[in-house]
Amino acid sequence: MAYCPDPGTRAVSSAGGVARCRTKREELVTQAEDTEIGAVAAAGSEVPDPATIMGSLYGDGILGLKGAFPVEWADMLGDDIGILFAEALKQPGGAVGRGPNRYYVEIHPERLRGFRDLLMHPWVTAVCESVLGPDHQIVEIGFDVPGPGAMDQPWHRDFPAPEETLTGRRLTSLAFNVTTVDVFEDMGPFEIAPGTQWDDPADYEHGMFPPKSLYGRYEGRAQRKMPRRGDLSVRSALTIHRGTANRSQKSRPVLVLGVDAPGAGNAERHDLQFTRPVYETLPSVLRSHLVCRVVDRLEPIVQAHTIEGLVMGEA
Ligand SMILES: O=C(O)CCC(=O)C(=O)O
Repeated sequence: MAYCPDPGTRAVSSAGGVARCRTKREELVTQAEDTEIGAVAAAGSEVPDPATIMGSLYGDGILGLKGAFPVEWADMLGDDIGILFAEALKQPGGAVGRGPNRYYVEIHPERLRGFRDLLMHPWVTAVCESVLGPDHQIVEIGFDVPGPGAMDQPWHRDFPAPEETLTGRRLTSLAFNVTTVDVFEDMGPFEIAPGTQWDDPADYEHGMFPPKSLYGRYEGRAQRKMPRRGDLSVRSALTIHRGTANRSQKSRPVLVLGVDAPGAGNAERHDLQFTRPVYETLPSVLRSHLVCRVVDRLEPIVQAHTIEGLVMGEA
């Protein structure tokens, strides 16, 4: 066994049989790059039964899994998002404003080294199958970046509730979130008002923004979420929520994965793409859930996910 002088590293044999010293993080990164499904085993993969999943999503409208991924995996995700965010800021229309120093960027999944780990995480699959059925569709991957100085957002839904929910009382889409940083109170945590996915939007602006007269209802129920790296959560994008003011000097980037029931129609607002060589290596079970284009070269995404009511950031 080779000797590694740095206590944070250990010897790993490379393809040529030569031992190299790697940190745990470097090992994970290499594994994720080298394997088809992604070698990062889900740290927390206890899968709740459908009744628990349905109870949470139809009840509170949000459910979490602590330690779904190793911290190193979350750091790898944070590194990738950092690169993509810098690229998006340079590209006209690459990052959509969601209020002062708050952005949303839709991305190409394959630019994230850990995308297979997320899309094939057993908890993600179980939640999607329970709530959205066996033919659920992965339609969107992106990230939100509330930076220092981001303000309280207005309470909102990410899109108007569809008829299936309003009168059919059925959820037809889910948003998964993965934080890339440990979140503390001063970092503008995500806030959600449990149970409000069923609220009547008759008085909402654009079907998404409740009037200020209803804010007391949301503030009374509000839960602030302070996930740690590796945690995973899922919510209905219709559960009333907001990002809060970031008073720290740190950004709080968070990954968003959008999944639909068949017919929900959110894919029209997005443009999931894979290059052919990557698509061809994906397991067929994953491919069957992707609503995507297979392209020779990744094309810039024309962001169609602007939420006008959030742009000013005035709560
Ligand atoms: O701050 C967050 O985590 C979410 C922000 C959000 O809901 C949005 O920009 O639509």
